[in-house]
Amino acid sequence: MTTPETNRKKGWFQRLKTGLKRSSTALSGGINDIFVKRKLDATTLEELEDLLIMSDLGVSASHSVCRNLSENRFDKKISTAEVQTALAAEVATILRPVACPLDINDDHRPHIILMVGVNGAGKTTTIGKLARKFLNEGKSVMLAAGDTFRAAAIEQLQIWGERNAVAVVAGKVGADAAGLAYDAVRRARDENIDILMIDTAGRLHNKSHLMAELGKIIRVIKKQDASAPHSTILVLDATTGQNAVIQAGVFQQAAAVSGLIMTKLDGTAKGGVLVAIAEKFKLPIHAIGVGESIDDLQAFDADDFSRMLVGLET
Ligand SMILES: Nc1nc2c(ncn2[C@@H]2O[C@H](COP(=O)(O)OP(=O)(O)OP(=O)(O)O)[C@@H](O)[C@H]2O)c(=O)[nH]1
Ligand SMILES: [Mg+2]
Repeated sequence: MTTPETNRKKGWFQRLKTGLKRSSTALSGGINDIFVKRKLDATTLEELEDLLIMSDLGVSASHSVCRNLSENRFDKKISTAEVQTALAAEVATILRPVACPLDINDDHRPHIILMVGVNGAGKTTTIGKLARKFLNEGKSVMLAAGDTFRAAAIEQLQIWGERNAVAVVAGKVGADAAGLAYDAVRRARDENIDILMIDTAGRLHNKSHLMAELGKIIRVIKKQDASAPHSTILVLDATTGQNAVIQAGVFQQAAAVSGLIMTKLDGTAKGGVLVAIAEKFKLPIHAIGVGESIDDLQAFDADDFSRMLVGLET
């Protein structure tokens, strides 16, 4: 029977599949080239490991995937589809422990979410998408334009606020971001808001003064609620490939990141980087972005993602 729920799921599968097309075509084409009329032996395994590393899965994840594959199937003839299936299963084993929906604690009012990440990663857009999701779940939402560096950044968040019909706390360009965050927390508390999302300026992870400012925002929020921020979400752009791995390391140190959202998995061949990051940092992956529109963000499902990544149908 077709229900709105199955239609919605189908629509999302389609978007995920289309989004991951470049990553999955590179991987499945490469697997086919390696294994056509060949068996799983030392040579083909080495070629497979190289392919996985080139596909941004990271050296360590690529190695463990190949090692596990070889334990079960060594010296046997194996079809491309069998390699894809086994590979998806291995990747899913790495991803399953980190596939973790964003947990909103109703005891915190507001539940404060701080969005961090480098320039252009997709922080502001992701806030807009998350606001829609929370509203659909019946929560009240407020946004804070903590990126006070650029007028365009404040306007961009205000547009997302209008689209979602939620209040945006914003100050003047050049205002102190920590002060703005302080005001936003107070206002959200006064208005009994469920979820406050604070946008921040894109920080280059090697700019120490910007990192120091992030620390100041966090300290100021804590003055009003010692348990806040309740979620510090690092937004990573998949198209940056291995650079996203470096960003995750630096932000984890600077801001006690509690979870990740990876954006722009559409239109990149570097989607495998999500596996490298999962393997290395073990941080929860809350959601993935596969497009610019408000509905292009979904909870992260390890099995669906793994199968799509290696080019299998669902
Ligand atoms: N294709 C695609 N584009 C995305 C996705 N998420 C965000 N974008 C686009 O990426 C660009 C940058 O997004 P922003 O949300 O402005 O990024 P930001 O991290 O807030 O950037 P700064 O404010 O400069 O630090 C915009 O053009 C977005 O539409 C995604 O999942 N897929
Ligand atoms: Mg922004």
